[in-house]
Amino acid sequence: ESEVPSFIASNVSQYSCQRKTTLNNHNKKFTDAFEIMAENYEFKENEVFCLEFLRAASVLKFLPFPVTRMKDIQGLPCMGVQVRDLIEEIIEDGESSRARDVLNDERYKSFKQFTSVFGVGVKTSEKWYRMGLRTLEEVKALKTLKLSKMQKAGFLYYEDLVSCVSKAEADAVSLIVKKAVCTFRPDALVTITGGFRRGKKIGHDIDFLITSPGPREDAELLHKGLLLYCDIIESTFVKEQLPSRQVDAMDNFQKCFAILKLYQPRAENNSDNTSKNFDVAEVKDWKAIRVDLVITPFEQYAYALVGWTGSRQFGRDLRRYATHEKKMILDNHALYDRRKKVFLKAGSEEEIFAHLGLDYVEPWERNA
Ligand code: TTP
Ligand code: MN
Ligand code: MN
Ligand code: MN
Repeated sequence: ESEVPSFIASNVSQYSCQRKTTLNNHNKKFTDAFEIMAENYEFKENEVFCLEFLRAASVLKFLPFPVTRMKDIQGLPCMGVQVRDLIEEIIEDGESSRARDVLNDERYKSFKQFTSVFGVGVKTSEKWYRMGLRTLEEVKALKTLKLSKMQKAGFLYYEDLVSCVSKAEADAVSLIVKKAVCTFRPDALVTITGGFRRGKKIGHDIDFLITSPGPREDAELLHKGLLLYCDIIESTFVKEQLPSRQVDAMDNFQKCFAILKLYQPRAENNSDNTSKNFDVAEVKDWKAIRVDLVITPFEQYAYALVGWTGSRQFGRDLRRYATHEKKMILDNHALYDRRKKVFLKAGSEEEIFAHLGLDYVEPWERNA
């Protein structure tokens, strides 16, 4: 007599790589609260509690129905005590007092502001908070504060960067990047990854994976003229190195966390000809956009694609699944079978899932 007869809670895997999670979230009320709690724990560098809430959010994003009673979550994985308490609160009161307390918390509010600046992470936020700084205005006013090149760019283009990137902007940037890359390497393959590949309509940046067949690795791929800011990190990948076992896969690809200048003619303001001869020259006809460019050797392309498509939680669970269920080690470069002591080659994402004994999950079903 359950609402969704085909749904059996105890069959739900604890790993999001064994679930199909689209953007159609029936439990946003709950998952938003979980993500606030997780972020607060991230700011406190409490990884265990942070992951507990992120895993729970990911399970509820997958549920094909909205949770309305505690009975609805019976038998589901990743529903710890903290999580259940929050769900109970939201069912009873429509919102969580705990999540509300976090939103009103001084430390959380400061960290939220600080980390909204490109180049500012938890470590820098901690430092600023300990110095007694609470708002971005206070940070900007403190002229003696040493900022990195990245953080300076973050403040300079702040307004543009906090406003989200649309799908249309992503498509426009994609054309520009493809054109620029192909002047250097006509045979290059340029793929949008990240949230846009998962079907999201907005994002905080645009992620690109760039590869080309053949042996050369090319530093000149990243065309200067179009970038407002570019922090190029040289490849540090060592051949034969075992995949990393960290929870969050960082990788050793050559990459560039960039800010791109996207020219966009102002929407027809010109019809109002009173402004025509005045500050036309002052009108900003471009938008700063965060772009991640990742260059990968051709034979690692499939692994890089899985890693950079995300979601972050999906990637974490893939690696956790590989480690705990398959005695394999997965990262953005490779998959290593510890029993057979071999690296498993893959030319496509499908092959990687097959190596892991997993059913293939499409990019738009990886919104865990
Ligand atoms: P993000 O761009 O941070 O996230 P997103 O595209 O899913 O969402 P948003 O709209 O906020 O941009 O990261 C994309 C994926 O790239 C994510 O799954 C994690 C992965 N990634 C790495 O594998 N290595 C890295 O060094 C970084 C920065 C990200
Ligand atoms: Mn649905
Ligand atoms: Mn992204
Ligand atoms: Mn990114």
